[in-house]
Amino acid sequence: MTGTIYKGIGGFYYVNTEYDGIFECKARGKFRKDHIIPMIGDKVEIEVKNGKGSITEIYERHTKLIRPAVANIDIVVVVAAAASPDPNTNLIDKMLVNAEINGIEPIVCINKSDLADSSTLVELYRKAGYKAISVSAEEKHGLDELMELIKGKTAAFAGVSGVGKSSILTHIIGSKLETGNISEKISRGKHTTRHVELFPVEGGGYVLDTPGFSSVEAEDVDLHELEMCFPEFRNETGKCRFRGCAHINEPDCAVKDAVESGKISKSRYDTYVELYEFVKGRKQWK
Ligand SMILES: Nc1nc2c(ncn2[C@@H]2O[C@H](COP(=O)(O)OP(=O)(O)O)[C@@H](O)[C@H]2O)c(=O)[nH]1
Ligand SMILES: [Mg+2]
Ligand SMILES: [Zn+2]
Repeated sequence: MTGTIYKGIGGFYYVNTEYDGIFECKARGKFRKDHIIPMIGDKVEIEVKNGKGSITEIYERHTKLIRPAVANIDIVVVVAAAASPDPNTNLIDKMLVNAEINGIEPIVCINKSDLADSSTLVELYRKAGYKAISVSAEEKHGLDELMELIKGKTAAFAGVSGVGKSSILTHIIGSKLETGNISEKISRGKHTTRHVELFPVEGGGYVLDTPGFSSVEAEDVDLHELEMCFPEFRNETGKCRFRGCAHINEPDCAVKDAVESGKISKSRYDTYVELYEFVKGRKQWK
C-alpha cells in the first residue's frame, strides 16, 4: 500500500493511505542501517502483517524542508495580517525567499482584511509576481479562493504568531482546532520537540502549520541564487551593464533603475540588499 506519513511519535510513523485508512508503522531496519530517517510528508510504501505496519520504501522527496523537517511540501502560504499584528514586509519577503530557495511555490495570504485595508499589500506582492489574496478568517471571506489554490496539494502555512494561521486552518480542515495549538512545542522528558503534523483536507491534500519559517540559512544560498528568489528581478538582471552584477554598487544596473522608476518596490529591494550582505558576510567568514 502507498501512503503519506502525516505524523510521527516516538519511533512510530502514522501513514495515511488513500483507500485503506491510517496505519501505525515502524521503519524497516534497513533504513536505520543506511541512516535514512523517514520524514513527515514522505510518500511511502507500507506492508501490514498481523496488524503491524512497516515502511518498506520511501519515495524520492521532491522538496525537503529542514525547519520544520517536512518532505514534499508543494506550497507555502505566507500569512500576514492587514493589522494586529501590523504587517512586516521584510519578514514576508524572507519567508518568500525561504520558500523559493527550497523550490516551493509561495502564495501570499493577507488575513484580517476586516480590520484594515489589505489591497496595498496584495498589490505589492502581485506586482512582485506572486499569487496574493486577501482573506478574513473572522468573516469567512476569501477562504474558498484560498482553498481552491491549495486543492490537492500539501500546503504549509507560515507566518508570525497572531496573524490567524490556526483560524484559517480550522476552517480548511473543517474541524475545530484550538488556536495556537497545532504546532505547539510538546515536552518529552528532557527534550522539547516541535510537533509537526499534516492535516488532511477533505477532497485531497494536506495542510500544516510552520511557525518560525522566516529564517534564511545563508549556507544554503549561493549569492547568484539570491537574485533568482526575487521574481520581479528576473526580467531585469540580463539588462545590467556587468555580467554577474550583484545590483548593489555597480553602475548601469537595471535592477536599481527599476527600483528608481518604481517598477520594483523599494521594500523588496531593501530586503534583497540585506540578505545579500548577510550571505556575503557568511561566505567570507567561512
Ligand atoms: N479580526 C480578525 N481577527 C482574527 C482573524 N483571524 C484570526 N483572528 C484572531 O486573531 C487571533 C490570533 O489568531 P490565531 O488563529 O490563533 O493566529 P496564529 O497564531 O497565527 O495561529 C485570535 O484571537 C483570532 O480570533 C480575522 O480574520 N479577523
Ligand atoms: Mg496558531
Ligand atoms: Zn544589476
